[in-house]
Amino acid sequence: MSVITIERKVLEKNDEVARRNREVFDDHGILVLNMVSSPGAGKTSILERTLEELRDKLRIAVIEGDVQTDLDARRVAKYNVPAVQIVTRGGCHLEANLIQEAMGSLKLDSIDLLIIENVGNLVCPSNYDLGEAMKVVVASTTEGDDKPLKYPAMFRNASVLIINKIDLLPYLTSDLATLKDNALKINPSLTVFEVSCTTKQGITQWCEWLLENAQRRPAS
Ligand SMILES: Nc1nc2c(ncn2[C@@H]2O[C@H](COP(=O)(O)OP(=O)(O)OP(=O)(O)O)[C@@H](O)[C@H]2O)c(=O)[nH]1
Ligand SMILES: [Mg+2]
Repeated sequence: MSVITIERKVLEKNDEVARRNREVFDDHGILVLNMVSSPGAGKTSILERTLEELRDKLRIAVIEGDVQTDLDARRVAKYNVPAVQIVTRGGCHLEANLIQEAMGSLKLDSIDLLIIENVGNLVCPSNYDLGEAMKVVVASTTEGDDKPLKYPAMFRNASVLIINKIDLLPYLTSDLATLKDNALKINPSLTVFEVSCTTKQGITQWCEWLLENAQRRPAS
């Protein structure tokens, strides 16, 4: 029982910090995405393709969360955008106070879109609000088409689903329509994009949607 109580207190504290983060983001008119997936689904690759298409149209910043190393922040920094790496040293998700700290390293007046790449994990990050406008869940075709049913919270709490690695479908037994159906069974309101970071198929549609949503957010 005491464990449950402690966990609830931790989450309540996190939600309070997330609420304050969201107020700051809204004051600055920044669209904030919390990108979540299992390890290796292609979050950083999607970021790279997104930066290629949108860095001249939007002022984009990135916060990277990883258990160890600054490899992902280095990949993103090559596109000349502000990138902050949070190393959780074993922690399996980002928390709102870590984002609050990282915000201190960013010029919030000069950002239209902030993308937070969460730690690769399909379970823990779903419980922790960071102050984002929406969660974007990435599911890659190589993980199999049953993952939305097995890890429902991540899909239930997301607004957008990006199905990545569609170039590999000819070599896999997982079925794209089944993957999409399973995700929509869990959350019928998901906006779905099908992409390949290798061939760039579908990347333009995702970027057009992102551009439209980021431009719709004047500072409050
Ligand atoms: N064939 C194929 N490979 C891809 C695609 N997207 C990413 N990959 C590869 O998948 C591997 C993992 O990609 P990342 O972008 O590092 O994945 P991630 O989700 O950021 O990984 P973590 O941050 O470690 O959780 C890399 O070797 C990519 O080159 C894709 O669309 N098609
Ligand atoms: Mg990554």
